Amino acid sequence: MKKSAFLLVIVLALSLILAACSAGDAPSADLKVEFTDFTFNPNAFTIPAGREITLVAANAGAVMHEFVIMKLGATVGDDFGDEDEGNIYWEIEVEPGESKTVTFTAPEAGEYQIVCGTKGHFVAGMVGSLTVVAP
Ligand SMILES: [Cu+2]
Repeated sequence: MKKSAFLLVIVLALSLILAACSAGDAPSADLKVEFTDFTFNPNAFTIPAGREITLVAANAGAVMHEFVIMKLGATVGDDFGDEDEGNIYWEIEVEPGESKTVTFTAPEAGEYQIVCGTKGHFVAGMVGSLTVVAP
C-alpha cells in the first residue's frame, strides 16, 4: 500500500470515530442554548426523563426571549397566546445580553414542543423540540 493511501485510510477511520462521538441525540442533563432574533440554537434537545437538568441560556439577541417547554401533548396553535399559558410545563425568560444558568426536572418520556412566548416570536419561527427518553 502506498504511503498516501495508508494515510487516507487512517484519516477516514478517525473521522468515522469522531462522527460516532459527536452524534447529537444522546441524552444529556446539561443543556446549552443561545437565543438570537428569532431562533433557538440549537433547536432540538434530548434529555433523560425525571432527571434534574441544567440549562445555560444566553440571549445574544436584541430583545427578550423565553424558553418555554409545553406540556406533553400540548402544542401552540397559530400563535402563542393567553390560551397557551395553562399548557406550559416550564419556562424562563432571558433579557438581551444576559445569560442564565437554571435547573428543572425533566418530565416523563415523550416529545415536547419548545417555543418562545414573547409576542410574535412563535410566528417568526422561534420553535424547537425536546425529546425526553427513559433513562
Ligand atoms: Cu423570542
